[in-house]
Amino acid sequence: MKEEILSFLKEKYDMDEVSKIENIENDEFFDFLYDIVKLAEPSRIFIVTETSNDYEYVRRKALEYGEERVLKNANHTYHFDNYYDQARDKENTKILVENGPLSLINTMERSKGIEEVRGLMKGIMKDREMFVGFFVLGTKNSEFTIPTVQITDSAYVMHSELILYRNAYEYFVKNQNLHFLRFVHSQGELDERKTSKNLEKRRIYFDIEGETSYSINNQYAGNSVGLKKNALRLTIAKALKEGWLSEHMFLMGVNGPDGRVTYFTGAFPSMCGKTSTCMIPHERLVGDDLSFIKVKDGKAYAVNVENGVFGIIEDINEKDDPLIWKVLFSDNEVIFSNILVYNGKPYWNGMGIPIPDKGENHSGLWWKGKKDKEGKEIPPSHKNARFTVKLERFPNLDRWALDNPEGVELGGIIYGGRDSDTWPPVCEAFNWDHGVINKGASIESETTAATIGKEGVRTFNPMSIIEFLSVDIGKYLDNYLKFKEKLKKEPKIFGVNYFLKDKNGKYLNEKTDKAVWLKWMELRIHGDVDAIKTPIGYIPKYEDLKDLFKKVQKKDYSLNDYEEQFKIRVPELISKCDRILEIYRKIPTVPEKVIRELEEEKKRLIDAREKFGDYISPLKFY
Ligand code: SPV
Ligand code: MN
Repeated sequence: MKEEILSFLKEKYDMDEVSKIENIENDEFFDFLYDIVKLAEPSRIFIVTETSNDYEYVRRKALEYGEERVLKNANHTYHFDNYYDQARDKENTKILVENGPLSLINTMERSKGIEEVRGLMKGIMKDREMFVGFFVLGTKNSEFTIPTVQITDSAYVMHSELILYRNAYEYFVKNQNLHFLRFVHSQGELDERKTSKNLEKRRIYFDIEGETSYSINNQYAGNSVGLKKNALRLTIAKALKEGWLSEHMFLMGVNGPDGRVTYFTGAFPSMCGKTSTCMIPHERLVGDDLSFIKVKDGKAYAVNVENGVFGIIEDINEKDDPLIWKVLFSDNEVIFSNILVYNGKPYWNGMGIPIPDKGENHSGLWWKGKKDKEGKEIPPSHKNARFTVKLERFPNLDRWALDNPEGVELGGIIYGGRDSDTWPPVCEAFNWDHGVINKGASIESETTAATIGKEGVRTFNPMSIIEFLSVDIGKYLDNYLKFKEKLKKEPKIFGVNYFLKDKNGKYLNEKTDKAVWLKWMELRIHGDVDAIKTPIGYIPKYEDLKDLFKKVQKKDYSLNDYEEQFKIRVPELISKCDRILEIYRKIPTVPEKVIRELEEEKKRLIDAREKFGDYISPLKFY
């Protein structure tokens, strides 16, 4: 087969390019490539190897094709997505299934979905260049390695992947017949601004069975960059089959006393403090978005799936985010997307310096007060504007942890939401099951700008993974609960909430307080501080926080603040249990255990209310 496909390709395309795959022995790869070439009919093919020449070629093409443009700093480029293609597209993202729909997930019958999307893909790359890239998810040469192949006609998408992922061309050459995940993307026809034009034909479909994602007529990286959220759908299904965890989680090290480092993963819905937590300058960044977790010798180990950051740029300013600021304003290679450009410089909302009142942004030429078709005023940059940069640029990167094929031993898992009136700032679960169910599986968050739709609505987002879930949620939770059986030492599980407000709607915490909660969690994992048992888990003692606030923040932490922040808000917590129970009770595959844990928590809250009333000071539990 290989020989026939090679000769077909050589006849139609550049011999030099085709010869780059001659030394790959992989029938699956050749079948896949041939299939997509025949379907999409690109006029040129470029194979991305690991040479710097190829890297430069892709970057140059992104500029030549107008998908990116250069800023004053020649290492900085910017890209615009269509005004209506600024976030993940829930409606047109579908999991293709063979055995009926799945609760809470947008699904479609598999053969119908494949037929529809492939129908739309016929000849979609005519007159265009097709880029073929080889990558791995996770570290190379390890138990975590997952080989992948990305095919796209967008140089911007391939450029982003070269920044964000581990190039694995040589790995494919060295290892015969690697089984791999497949990602196909086409931006479709472009308008005069080089943004995807046929948004009504935007489709992001996942053939879980065939381990293939099809993404067409879009450019926003959350839809287009295969290895990011598209891979997540495929790896969640793979992890379920194989009994490990593929999660929407950062990975970071927290520095404890005497040089001790404790690693945490953390799941937060977008814009809930995930990035700012893992990038706290005095701690150790490993990854900001995706983690694989597996068990070895009874302990949990984690790796960062990625090698770069596709981060939200809004509100990044020199004072609050000195490290990111430096990364963005030095000579590092950066792709800015959907920011405001004026005079060759990038600007965004909340950057802490005056922003010009005109320029170019995701809406085209922009001026202050400009309105869109719906009559909505267009801000200088989109709320979901982003930067794409390699992790190695961050001075607080834990390089050893990022590159370690074994992964790092996981001390704790953090689940966070955006709750104005329910969870305290930090709370430790009683044990694995309690944490998985009453923290992770109970995350609620107000919606944000990362998904198209209304903002500020409280939504249920278990493990912050709801939008990426590709398997039955009951089975997904069961896999989590069973994961414990392989563990001799369980990571501790915590729930955090940075968005608690008082009666007047004022935030009860400073943005920087999270640094203290992290240190407390680190100490808890090693049993270095006591905690107070409440109906929802263990919370910190005032003395310990006072101490930590002094050490970490040089701040006096008042007893009053403590009582207000860690007050157990019984009515809100009971309503939350009811909301979550209502959802899970309706799904027959949800394990019994889930319902039981939630009911038990509710019972503990009712008992506490009888004893102490609706709003209980933490001091009552001392
Ligand atoms: C998120 O919104 O969780 C992101 C960005 O990490 S996206 O690629 O859109 O998923
Ligand atoms: Mn994410």
